[in-house]
Amino acid sequence: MFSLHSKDFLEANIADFIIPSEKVAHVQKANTLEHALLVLTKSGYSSIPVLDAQFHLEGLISSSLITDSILGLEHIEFEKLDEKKVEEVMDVDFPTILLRTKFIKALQLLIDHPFLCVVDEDGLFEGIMTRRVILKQLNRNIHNA
Ligand code: 4BW
Ligand code: 4BW
Repeated sequence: MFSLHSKDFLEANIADFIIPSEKVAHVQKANTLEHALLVLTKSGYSSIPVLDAQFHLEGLISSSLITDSILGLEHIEFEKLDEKKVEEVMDVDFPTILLRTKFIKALQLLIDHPFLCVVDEDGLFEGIMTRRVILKQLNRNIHNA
């Protein structure tokens, strides 16, 4: 992997820290909200990436976005889960990083975002960088310093 000095940690490569796309729970933008809620519930994650059929990153979907979108004035309108598509509800305003993004820049973004999506130059989804992986490595780094 990489060495244990903090300078090296800050100059680390994004590639060393990513959870690859095949291990990341995701949904497709044309899926119904019901399907997305099932994936979120069964995976246990609160927010996951939304992809298109070609694996381009399109957005993020969370249980709270879904619940909010089916809230009526009087009650929760559960029938909407089957009617609405993920693309109508997903968040599209979030930062992404490239494998060549500076590690220190990713670290700053992780202050406000629990995970960062990694894409290639064509917007194809490559994986995520999570707070957990970074904190784990930082913890190891501190103990070995
Ligand atoms: O299933 C889990 N396994 C493990 N080992 N840890 C989990 C799991 N679910 C949650 N956690 C822990 C992690 O420490 O709770 C944290 C918050 O989870 P979240 O946000 O609110 O669902 C987890 O922190 P993290 O690993 O730094 O992950 C940050 C966020 O990244 C998660 C989730 O939104 C997303 N994420 C992480 N791994 C993912 C994923 N999304 C899809 N697929 C994955 N494999
Ligand atoms: O309203 C928000 N404002 C900001 N600036 N960031 C938010 C907000 N809501 C969520 N976030 C971000 C934060 O990075 O998503 C992360 C996960 O949120 P969570 O878990 O799944 O609701 C947030 O990461 P965090 O600030 O490190 O907080 C981790 C967890 O601690 C949150 C929530 O369970 C709890 N928490 C934090 N601040 C809280 C709180 N619970 C109640 N009230 C608060 N003020």
